[in-house]
Amino acid sequence: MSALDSREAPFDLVIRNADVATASDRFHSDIGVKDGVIVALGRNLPAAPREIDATGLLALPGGVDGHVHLDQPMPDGMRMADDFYTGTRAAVCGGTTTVIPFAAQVKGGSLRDAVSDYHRRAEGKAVVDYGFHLIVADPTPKVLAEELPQLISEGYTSFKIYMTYDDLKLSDREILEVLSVAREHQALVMVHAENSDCIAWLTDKLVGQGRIAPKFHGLARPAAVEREATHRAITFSELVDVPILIVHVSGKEAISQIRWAQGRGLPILAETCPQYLYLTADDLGRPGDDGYEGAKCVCSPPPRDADNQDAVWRALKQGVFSVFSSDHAPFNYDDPEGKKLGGKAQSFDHIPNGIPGIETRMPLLFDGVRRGKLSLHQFVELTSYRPAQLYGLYPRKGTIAIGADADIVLWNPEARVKINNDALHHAVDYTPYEGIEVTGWPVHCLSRGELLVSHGRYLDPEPGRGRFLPAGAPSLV
Ligand code: DUC
Ligand code: ZN
Ligand code: ZN
Repeated sequence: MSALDSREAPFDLVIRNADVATASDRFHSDIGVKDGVIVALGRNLPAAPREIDATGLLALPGGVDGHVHLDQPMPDGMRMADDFYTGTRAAVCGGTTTVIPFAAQVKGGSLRDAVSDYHRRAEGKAVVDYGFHLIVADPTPKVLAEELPQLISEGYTSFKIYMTYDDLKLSDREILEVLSVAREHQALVMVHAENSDCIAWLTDKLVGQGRIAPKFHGLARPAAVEREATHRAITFSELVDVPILIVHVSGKEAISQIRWAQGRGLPILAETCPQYLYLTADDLGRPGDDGYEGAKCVCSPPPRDADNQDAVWRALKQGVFSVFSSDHAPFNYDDPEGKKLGGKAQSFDHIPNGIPGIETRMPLLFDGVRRGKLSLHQFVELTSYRPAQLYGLYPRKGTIAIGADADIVLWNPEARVKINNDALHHAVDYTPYEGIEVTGWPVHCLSRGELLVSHGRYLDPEPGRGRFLPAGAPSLV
């Protein structure tokens, strides 16, 4: 801290000696911050009232996690463990300074009401900035003609649709209608691609045979059902002539369809997640003390096998994927509102789907940089720059540049960390990544110039300091 007072200093904060890495550039620089915005990059910047020495650390744009579920309303009896406070606390401790969860329409309900309700859930709680995607579960004529276009114009420019889950799935015809609105109003549709009828048929057969343990979740949702739905979604995108983003791609079957589409010049974007790099179907069979621990890894699409993990790493390196998100969907394990719904082990088809991962997303991918699986620039592109672009937040988020928000992570590329749930900051009673060792972890994290994590310690900022970010049009270039 210098004796300068902030009224006379050109900066409120200077980060010294940073090794800055963006999606495209790498340079040594000081970073000058004023009123929460980066205002100068250069050597030997003048002194500021607050200074941080970044010697030996990478300075990265704060992560943008474009696929998280926080305090999302659930069917009766189920509850997400993280709300906007605990979820964003965990996010920033893992280097993520912007999150985009989902305002979910219920069938028979209004999309506008879902958005208003979701703002109430976020209010006074978020500690980092956030946008909203929409989930369109009931595309009535009113939703298509009025609500969606209005909401897009107000800054909700991306929405997710489902090809499975009874309470969320759309028919093929409905998907075409939603895509047409996206085309007309320049929004981006995110698609959960799994074939619902195939899953229902396989599930009924397995349950009928008494095969109900968590490991059968994987057999009920094989790669072929994801491949088929991915191909169908690509076909719809082609028919309507609109880009789509296939979310949580789990392995080589779906990747083959995406490569095929991209090779034909179709605007097919894709996302993958840490669970497809670090978990396999074997994890669904983990017995644990109670024979049910595999439930901790139940998510959809399910994790596959080592060969598929390799295929996902390869596709990341080759640019098949645009974004790397957590799909953080936090349910406690030992909880009657979580994985042990109603207080007991459940048949696989009744286990709440989803796993936590908002804090571990960036470290798990960064470990791949160290192992030569992708470059540092690709890491920034996948975790920050591209999600900011696609979800209409760039250049305010997603880069270190003059005029961008001072959302900066100072990252120790050498820190060796064994992942341990006790050290994480979500409100979930487990992590599926327990015991995995990674190299690279955030040391200091700033959101709009405010230090929220210092020397790895969460500084307990004011809940509600995080701001809602209305999104601009998706930038697909
Ligand atoms: N699958 C989803 O589609 N959403 C949340 C979690 C999951 O496993
Ligand atoms: Zn999904
Ligand atoms: Zn999800």
